[in-house]
Amino acid sequence: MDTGNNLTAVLYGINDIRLEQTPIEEPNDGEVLLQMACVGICGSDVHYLVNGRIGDFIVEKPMIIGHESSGIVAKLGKNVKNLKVGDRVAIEPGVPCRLCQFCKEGRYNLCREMIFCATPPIHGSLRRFYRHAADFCFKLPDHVSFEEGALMEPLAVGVHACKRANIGIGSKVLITGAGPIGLVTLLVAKAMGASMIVITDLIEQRLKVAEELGANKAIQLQREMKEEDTVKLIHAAFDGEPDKTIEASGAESCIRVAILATKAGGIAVLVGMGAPEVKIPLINALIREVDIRGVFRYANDYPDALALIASGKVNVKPLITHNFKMEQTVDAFDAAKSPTSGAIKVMIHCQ
Ligand code: 572
Ligand code: ZN
Repeated sequence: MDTGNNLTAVLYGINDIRLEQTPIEEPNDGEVLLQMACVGICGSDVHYLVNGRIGDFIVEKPMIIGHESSGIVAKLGKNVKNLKVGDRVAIEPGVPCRLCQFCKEGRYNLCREMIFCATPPIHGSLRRFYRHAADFCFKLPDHVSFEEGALMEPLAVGVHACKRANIGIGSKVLITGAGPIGLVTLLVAKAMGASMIVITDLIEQRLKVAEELGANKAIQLQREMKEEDTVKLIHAAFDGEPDKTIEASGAESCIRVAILATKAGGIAVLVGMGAPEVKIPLINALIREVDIRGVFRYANDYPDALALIASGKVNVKPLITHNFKMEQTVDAFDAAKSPTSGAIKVMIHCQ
């Protein structure tokens, strides 16, 4: 192990990522030092790079990027009981206060004091060595790879979204958006027993991947399509109506369709985030008792995501389209942000 080298990817501002050395941090009580293995690039990382902000979260000073990660335990802080040096782990990137009502009730994703990797001003994990709370590290079985460990993060979002939608045996599920979150949601919905899954997107190549991953039908939407026609196409694909919809695009048109297409009494879960305010057919939802539910990250979903991968019920490996070494971080982000690269998940290998 080269403990003198802590190459780190620092976002200085718009389109300005620099690789530089940073100090290796000492683990505090209850923390571990991790030798990082893999970090996946998330849409939010790309957004901070391209726009310097997401809503009110602004990159005002240099921030280390990355939050989908895995590593090896290199050093234990005091009082760490769940891990030992050499353990391979998936890292859950958000650590809540553990004390507030939300934390105590198990909905720690809603904790106001949450410290979340690579959400300004908190630094992320794209470095050779990174310190993290030991109880937010999940030991990987030998047969689960570091790449799968990093993909546990977006998979946990999919698990949380499917739980929010109450997906179960025989569910008929519409997923709008076949990006990484739409695709992990598809994998989880299938594993949770959905009998029919229809997915929509604008991009043909993404829909092809969705079909390879088990979507029963894929519908390519066109920007100029009329809303009623889109809903009709979706209902024709189901030969009926979906009882659950998971909206994973963030586009206003898709949020509207998600509500309109869902069967009366069903659930529309909104995961995708776009504009802060959107116009939705609210009365249509309320007179048909379509529940609209939000998703904010995940809580207590890593163990389930790990179980899905370890049991083989879910295979996330096909999501990885690009692999880069840490020294190639700028190229990795170029691939992740390029509309023509065909990138779904870009993975950076830290060692
Ligand atoms: O993997 C977690 C994750 N969460 C995202 C986006 C990407 N990856 N969220 C969308 C943006 N929000 S936020 O509240 N924010 C910038 C903190 O608007 C967090 C959840
Ligand atoms: Zn993310």
